[in-house]
Amino acid sequence: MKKVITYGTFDLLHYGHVNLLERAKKMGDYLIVVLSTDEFNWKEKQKKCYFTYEERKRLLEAIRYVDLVIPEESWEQKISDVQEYKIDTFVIGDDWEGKFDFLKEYCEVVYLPRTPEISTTQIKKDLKNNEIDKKSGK
Ligand code: C2G
Repeated sequence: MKKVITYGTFDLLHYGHVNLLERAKKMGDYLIVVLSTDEFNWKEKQKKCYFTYEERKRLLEAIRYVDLVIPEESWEQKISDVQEYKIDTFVIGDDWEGKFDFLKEYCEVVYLPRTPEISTTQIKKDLKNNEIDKKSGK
């Protein structure tokens, strides 16, 4: 069984996230999502999430491509995660291109093109500016 792992915050889950998870799953048979905890997000990424860890976990677990969701609590846990879960492939969006090449010693490392035009930050901005219908054009 080929095991794939990916990491992220996945706040305000959107189709860019789903595109990533779909492609990641297609690289193997089992996909583990390591989900940033609220503390990790705030301390390490200065991200304040709209949904709590439990709510974000619940949403991810409802996605057909996702087999297991575990917490991301530190930048340093990736090597032990890959070893503990016997991971074959690490996948993440290319906004992280090169940042996790140290994992190549332990597994395949793949950076996938991000889905353009969509991001959690953009969603928050649009809603704040009352751009309710994204496709309404500006
Ligand atoms: N993503 C994407 N296309 C988008 C938005 C996000 O492909 N339009 C991908 C990102 O590249 C990432 C995943 O979806 O692979 C989750 O995105 P974030 O929640 O923004 O993850 P991030 O905060 O980058 O956390 O240790 C690694 C970090 O936890 C990654």
